[in-house]
Amino acid sequence: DHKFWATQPVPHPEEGPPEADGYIEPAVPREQVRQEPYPLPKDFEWSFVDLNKPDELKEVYDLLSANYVEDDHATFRFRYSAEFLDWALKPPGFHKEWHVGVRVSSNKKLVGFIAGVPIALRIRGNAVRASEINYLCVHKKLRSKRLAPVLIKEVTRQCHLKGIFQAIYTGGVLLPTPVSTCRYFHRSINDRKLVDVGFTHIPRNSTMARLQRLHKLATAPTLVNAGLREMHNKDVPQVAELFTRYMHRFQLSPIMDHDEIRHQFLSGLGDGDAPKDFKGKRDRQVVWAYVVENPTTHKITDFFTFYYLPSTVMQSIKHDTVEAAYLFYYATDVAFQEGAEEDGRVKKRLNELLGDALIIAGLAGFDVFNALSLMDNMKFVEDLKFGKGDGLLNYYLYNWRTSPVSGINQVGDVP
Ligand code: YNC
Ligand code: MG
Repeated sequence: DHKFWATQPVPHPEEGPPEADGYIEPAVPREQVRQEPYPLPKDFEWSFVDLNKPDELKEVYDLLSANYVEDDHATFRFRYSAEFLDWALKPPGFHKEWHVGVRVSSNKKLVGFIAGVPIALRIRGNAVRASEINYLCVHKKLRSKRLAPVLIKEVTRQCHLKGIFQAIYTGGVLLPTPVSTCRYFHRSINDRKLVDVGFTHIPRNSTMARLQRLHKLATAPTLVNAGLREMHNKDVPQVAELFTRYMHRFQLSPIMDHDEIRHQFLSGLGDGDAPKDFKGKRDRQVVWAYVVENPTTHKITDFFTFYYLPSTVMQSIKHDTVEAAYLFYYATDVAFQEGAEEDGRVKKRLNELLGDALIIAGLAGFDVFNALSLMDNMKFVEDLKFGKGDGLLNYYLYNWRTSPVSGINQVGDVP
């Protein structure tokens, strides 16, 4: 039983699919929202973290790099970089009141955190203004003291104060009640290292040399003559249009305007300068975005993006990080061609497109490329030699009822 979650406006497993989509609790005017912060245990105090201050950004980075999500075997821990957090937590229209910290009163040490950012969602036929909640973290020494529910209630109150009453969040833990569940897939690039750190194993009847041959990537992307290049600022309007159209394939997706597309796909770089070759990882680059521009019509026909999120290797002596790329958003206009789904053209194009994402990740020195079983990913993971992982990711909606978004091709929101 869930003492905390039972009190929250989330669907309960036994209630079954709703008759109609909609909120569970109605919105209330600002003055009816609780005005005082929720009480914390003595010795702790609330603190909005100001991520525009490098010192405070560093405090969040330090808390998460020592205490955030680990795999089931405590072998790896996500290590979101300060640049990543700066990008993820400051999209257009962000509120610093949604970057909620808990400090020890005596020495002001940051020991708890939760963050929300504004997001517009399309959930089936409804456009919903919501917050996306992430980076819930309590210091290891303060676990199981019911601090997490207080953090969740306080960020919820801060959302309510801004007129937002719905949220989306994801997690490996099973809570009431997932709207969808996705599986992780992993594409090995550096087999030697992945085996060394225990991320993968050499299957019986195989050898390291055979694995390396299997996963060997081309030395240049295949779509260069078709117009593959890094995305620039001038591409934002066309990419936004392609994104919006493509996302209508799915039941649940974000709605992004030009500023959001620019932020999501082109920042983390600073100045948006693009090198002409595909080699080498730029220092601290977070988001990687490429387009295919038809050389004659100059139309953007496709794009793909991925982000850099390393993991700390907790026990290996040889390596301290796994350099992982995570597939983010992509689209192809082949999907809008008559009959392209049925005769396999969509699948073929996605294989070419995301095959090039792998090649670019390989050239840049990534060790592994990860993707979830969402969007159209199941159309290419097998051909591109991704392996099925054992990790699952549950998707949740707060204060919104809708039938489960399940099956291939349904989720179009990438965490
Ligand atoms: C979790 N991940 O079930 P019950 S994902 C939500 N998401 O409540 P305590 C969680 N709830 O079951 P601890 C949760 N994990 O009794 C636990 N809970 O009803 C629930 N790990 O609290 C749990 N980050 O403080 C239980 O647990 C209650 O000390 C127990 O703290 C938990 O960011 C945690 O995995 C996760 O740092 C902070 O273990 C801690 O263990 C930790 O005794 C490592 O809490 C890092 C980690 C989670 C990553 C994520 C998404 C968070 C979503 C939160 C829900 C948002 C709702 C929407 C709010 C806005 C609404 C509007 C508008
Ligand atoms: Mg606790």
